[in-house]
Amino acid sequence: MAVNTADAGPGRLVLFGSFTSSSSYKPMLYLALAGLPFSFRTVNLKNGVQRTPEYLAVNRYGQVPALRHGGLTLVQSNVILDYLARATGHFAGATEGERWTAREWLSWESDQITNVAKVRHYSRFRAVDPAVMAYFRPLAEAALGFVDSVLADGRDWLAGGPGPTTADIGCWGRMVFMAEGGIAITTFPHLARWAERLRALPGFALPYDLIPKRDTEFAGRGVAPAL
Ligand SMILES: N[C@@H](CCC(=O)N[C@@H](CS)C(=O)NCC(=O)O)C(=O)O
Repeated sequence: MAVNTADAGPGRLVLFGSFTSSSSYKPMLYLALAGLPFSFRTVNLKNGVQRTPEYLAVNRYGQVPALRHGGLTLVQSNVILDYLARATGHFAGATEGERWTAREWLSWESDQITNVAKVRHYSRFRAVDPAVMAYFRPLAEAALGFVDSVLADGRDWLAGGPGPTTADIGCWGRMVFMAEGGIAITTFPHLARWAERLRALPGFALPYDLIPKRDTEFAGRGVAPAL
């Protein structure tokens, strides 16, 4: 099954992703929370579509997600989140300080919360030597513990402002599959309450409810993008 790389029309946001992918969930969740219209193009990772010449022309790294918009192609989920925040005006942060703090969290996320994704991957998709798990699991738990400790100061959102930012979407989007790695969210009570705040936002959905297995046009909620 090939990937559809056809142009979706001027100004249309086109997201390439896969339903099992936390990296794909991050921009999907952003678009769902922002209520924006977009075209979803599925990339079947199981069939190796990410390594076909057609898709490598979209994402040279052979990974999902990728975003096409206005003649640009963006890859790397956190870069896509930052682009969407700038291009559409949602979840960017209310102040210059908050905007930089959100980017700082996204950078840290790709350093540390990525360990949660590794533990989930080795639990669900690829069996590894127990020594590999014994290395990554404490790193994953430490990353989640760090987020929990930051939220313990009473802030509602990671960047410290009055509303959620790309920091919350990016960090949650990567850690969402922690249960598939055998890590219980209840171990981290402040983080669990923050996740409840995210779940209460209009448009929120969990990955398997949000990311389709086939190409889909999302109508959005009639929110005009500030493009
Ligand atoms: N740092 C990248 C990671 C992307 C990534 O690892 N994507 C995985 C799915 S979650 C993928 O496409 N894997 C396909 C493969 O490695 O063959 C990002 O945040 O976008």
